[in-house]
Amino acid sequence: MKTAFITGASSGIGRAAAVALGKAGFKLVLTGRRRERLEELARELADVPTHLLTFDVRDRAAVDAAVASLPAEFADVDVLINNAGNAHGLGPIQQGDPADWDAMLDGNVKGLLYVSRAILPAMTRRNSGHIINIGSIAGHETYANGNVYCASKAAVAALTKGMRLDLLPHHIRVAEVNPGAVETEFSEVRFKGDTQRAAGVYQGYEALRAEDVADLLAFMVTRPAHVNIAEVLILPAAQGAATVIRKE
Ligand code: NDP
Ligand code: 8X3
Repeated sequence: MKTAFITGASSGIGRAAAVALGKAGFKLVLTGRRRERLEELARELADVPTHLLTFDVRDRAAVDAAVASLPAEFADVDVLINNAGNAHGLGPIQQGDPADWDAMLDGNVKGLLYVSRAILPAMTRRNSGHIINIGSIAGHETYANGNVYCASKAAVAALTKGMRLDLLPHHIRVAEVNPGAVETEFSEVRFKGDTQRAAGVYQGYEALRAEDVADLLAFMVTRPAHVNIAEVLILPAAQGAATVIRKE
């Protein structure tokens, strides 16, 4: 049974990915800060072997300690899904809150690096592995007021390409999935708990569900070893570009 390590499994895309990969026959390491959410998910996945790790991806020492604590049966990670991340705020750069910038750059970029660096020895030693970084349409298309979030996801795009090159000799596949609008807790976090404003982001059209992205992830990680689906843009049918959405 292969092992998948999913960051940000307490909500949204990461949670749905856990369900999909569990169905696809993986045992799962599920991570996030909200322990009770992870426990609830593990109960739901009753037939799937799971191991829970609670840490903040921005805390390098906590990341290293959590990965080092993995029991032997979960330590040889075959698939890493670097999903944890969020947007914090949406506004012009001149009014930006540096605390929001730190949260996005430290979480979306450095957190992905810390987790990858901690997991990679188990992959390079075995010359085997598959890493999928969750980027965004925002990493490929900068929109007004998106500034630092877009920059953080542009960094994910650059890092994915760099990781793919550096890990090539080790037979490690590296890929990037770039969703458009997915209805999750993403906008609630971006708008700091303003649920009405968050709901407005998904009104008037059918946004992607987290399960749509999870289906794609399950497909990608079940391809034969010689296939790397390296980069995918997945959009709601009603979305033409980052801020162009056909609303009824
Ligand atoms: P959610 O807010 O629903 O989920 C975010 C997940 O990331 C949660 O499980 C959260 O767990 C975890 N997370 C966030 N910050 C940290 C941190 N500092 N340390 C540890 N875990 C953290 O949003 P989504 O599911 O939508 O987001 C998942 C990924 O998809 C993100 O990288 C996001 O940027 C990306 N994305 C989302 C899109 C969308 O429209 N929804 C579109 C394109 C990309 P916890 O709070 O428990 O720590
Ligand atoms: C999330 C999608 O368009 O809000 O990455 O940036 S968007």
